[in-house]
Amino acid sequence: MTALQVSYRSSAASSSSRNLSDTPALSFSSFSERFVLIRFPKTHVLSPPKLRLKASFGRTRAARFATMAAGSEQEALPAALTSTSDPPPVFDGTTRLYISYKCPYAQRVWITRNCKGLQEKIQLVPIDLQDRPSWYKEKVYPANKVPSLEHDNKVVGESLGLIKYIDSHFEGPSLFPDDLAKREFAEELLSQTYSFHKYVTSAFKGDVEEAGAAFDNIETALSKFKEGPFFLGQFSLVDIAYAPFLERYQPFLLDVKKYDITAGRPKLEAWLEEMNRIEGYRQTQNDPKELVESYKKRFLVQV
Ligand SMILES: N[C@@H](CCC(=O)N[C@@H](CS)C(=O)NCC(=O)O)C(=O)O
Repeated sequence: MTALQVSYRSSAASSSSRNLSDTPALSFSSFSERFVLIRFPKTHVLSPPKLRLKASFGRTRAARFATMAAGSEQEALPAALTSTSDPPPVFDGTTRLYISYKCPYAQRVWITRNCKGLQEKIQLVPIDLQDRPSWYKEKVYPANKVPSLEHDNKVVGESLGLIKYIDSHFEGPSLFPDDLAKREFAEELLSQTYSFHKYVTSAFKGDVEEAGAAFDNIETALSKFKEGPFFLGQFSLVDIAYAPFLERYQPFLLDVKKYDITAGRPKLEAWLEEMNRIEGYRQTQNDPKELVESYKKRFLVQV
């Protein structure tokens, strides 16, 4: 699941893809069975000002940098390329990040790029996945998915590998800790993102209370390191990997199931608050109403 997929440039037709690693994801049950389900009624999404103030004291250097690095101005975002758009001059030495504005996997990599202050170094190339240009598969990324990164005469894919790749190959604040215990915990949490997503979305059509166990696990994970509101204490790739998904679950479950994921989960509430202050993330956020509509179409189509 966390494999880093790389396509090396050769001729467009013979471009090859290979997996550098093939780490199986942990099953969600191994993640959930260690924790107990607790819930309290509460209805608001946004935290009260008192909590917001408290959370801001815990801001780490990386989080502050992430805010500064992104600047406070919204980056002018290019229009998504469609089947009628010409390809960019691929492999001309420019580093390009191919994304879809709506894709949570691509959003992870986009946030990483912003939080490291790489807006000038990594050019965004948005693709319209509903009207995808054929050259994307032929010339850029044979897997034909987003995200992918064109860098150093090769194309790298897979969001979890890519966020690490950007963190280690480019300048900017390190978003992965040196501390061994934190690194191990980070790897565990990263490997669980796919099963977390599968588990939560499988509860969308049925009993939402079942998804509660997954959010309880998040609450427990956020309690492990005391020095900050983030998963590892300080802001890291783990926060970036989870944010696009929680950004979608929160408004969807509130709208459709009247279920507040932050109710009885103060750490999760503080985390969402603090994440929403990070400019590099804010710039990638979608309109919650659009997210809800798109999730309704995707997950509730037969209801
Ligand atoms: N495992 C991939 C998933 C990427 C993915 O599924 N991207 C979707 C958009 S959100 C995509 O490109 N879908 C196009 C397709 O499957 O044809 C990652 O983590 O990067």
